[in-house]
Amino acid sequence: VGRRQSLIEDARKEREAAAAAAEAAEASEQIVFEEDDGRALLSLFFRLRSSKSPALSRAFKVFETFEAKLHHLESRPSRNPKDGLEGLEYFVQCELHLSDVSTLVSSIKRIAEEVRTTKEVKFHWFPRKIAELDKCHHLVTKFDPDLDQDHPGFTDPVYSITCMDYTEEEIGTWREVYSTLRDLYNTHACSEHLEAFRLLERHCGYSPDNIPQLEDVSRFLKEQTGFQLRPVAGLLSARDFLASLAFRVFQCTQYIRHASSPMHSPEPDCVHELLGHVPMLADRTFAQFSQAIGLASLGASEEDIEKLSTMYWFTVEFGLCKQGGAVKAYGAGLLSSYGELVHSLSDEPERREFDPEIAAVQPYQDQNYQSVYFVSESFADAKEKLRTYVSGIKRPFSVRFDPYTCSIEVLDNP
Ligand code: HBI
Ligand code: NLE
Ligand code: FE
Repeated sequence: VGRRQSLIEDARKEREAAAAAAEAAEASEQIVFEEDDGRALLSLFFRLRSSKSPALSRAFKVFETFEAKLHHLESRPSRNPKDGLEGLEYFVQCELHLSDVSTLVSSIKRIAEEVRTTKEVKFHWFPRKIAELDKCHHLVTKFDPDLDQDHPGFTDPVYSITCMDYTEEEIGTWREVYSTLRDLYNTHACSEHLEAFRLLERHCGYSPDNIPQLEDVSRFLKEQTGFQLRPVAGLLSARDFLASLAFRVFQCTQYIRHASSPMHSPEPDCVHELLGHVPMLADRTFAQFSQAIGLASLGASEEDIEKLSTMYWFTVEFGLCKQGGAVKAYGAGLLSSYGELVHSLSDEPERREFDPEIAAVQPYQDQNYQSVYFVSESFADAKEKLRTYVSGIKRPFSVRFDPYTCSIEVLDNP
């Protein structure tokens, strides 16, 4: 009896916890998903008035209608029927489309009483084709009020690359950053960056007096590594941003930092994209490394997205690497910021050997220089370490990029 009593007590606690979680979920902001939005695991508690009424078969009809896969079903006599009528309590766990969850729950509410639910996202929607990247456009920052709100990126629903007309002042900012950084690259940038930079100056209009157009740069990259550029209005959610990398698509801002702070910008701008990211994306191994992070992010849990984006931060944005006995910069956030490029290779910050497990959980801040940097042996080594790390990420499926169709193949894990 003692054991039974404690089981009942456990069930009650569990039920209360589920109810509290359901209330909290309702109170928090609702996420709006697209139609094909992944799968959810739903736990439901409800009470039906009588075991004899057709209520149970109606309830089952609901699960059938939404093609919910029943994982678990339990029933017991109702412990505390408010109205004195006898009934049965049910506990159901099922799997269904995320987008069907709320309709299923409201259907059950019409039949049953005391409906309590908890939902767990089993996997998140992710793009399978390049065209579906149009759905990956969730900006996470407020727009800068100083920026022109008619800026093409803000209002354009079509993500075609617009040719930008930069003002004299903007070209002045570019000139200043470009000339200063270019000199520093010789001593501070990795050889892959230097080599690609020379090509970009020769073939792609890179010069102190010209801000290159995204379309020309995209064409160049496509020939080098298959990477292409897409314009974006600002900072994207990590999930959306990383997903595009899986397709060898890099999302680029087109506006330029304010003339008052040419040497550092906390947010990406075209200086950062064009001087920092683009030369690196022209390197074969680095391109593979970037795509691998993107592939690992598809449908990943919130927790894994957070880890992957932190690792992205300490490699693609702020990574250092060993070269010919010296340490050089390959992170785009360093290569586009005169101040931080000098800082990163000075005596001030701490430098640690790159280990994805550690880099993925290292705290960072994005408003000022980093205090810790991770140093890779080489891109090949970083890629290998990433592969080991990524293989430890749990997903109920695996993905493969098909280069012929530029789409993602999803393979169910047995
Ligand atoms: N969005 N447009 C844009 N550019 C980035 O470089 C960028 C982003 N969103 C998130 C992000 N970078 C990283 O900090 C990681 O979270 C992936
Ligand atoms: N701090 C960088 C720069 O000034 O160019 C941009 C970093 C974007 C993550
Ligand atoms: Fe960046």
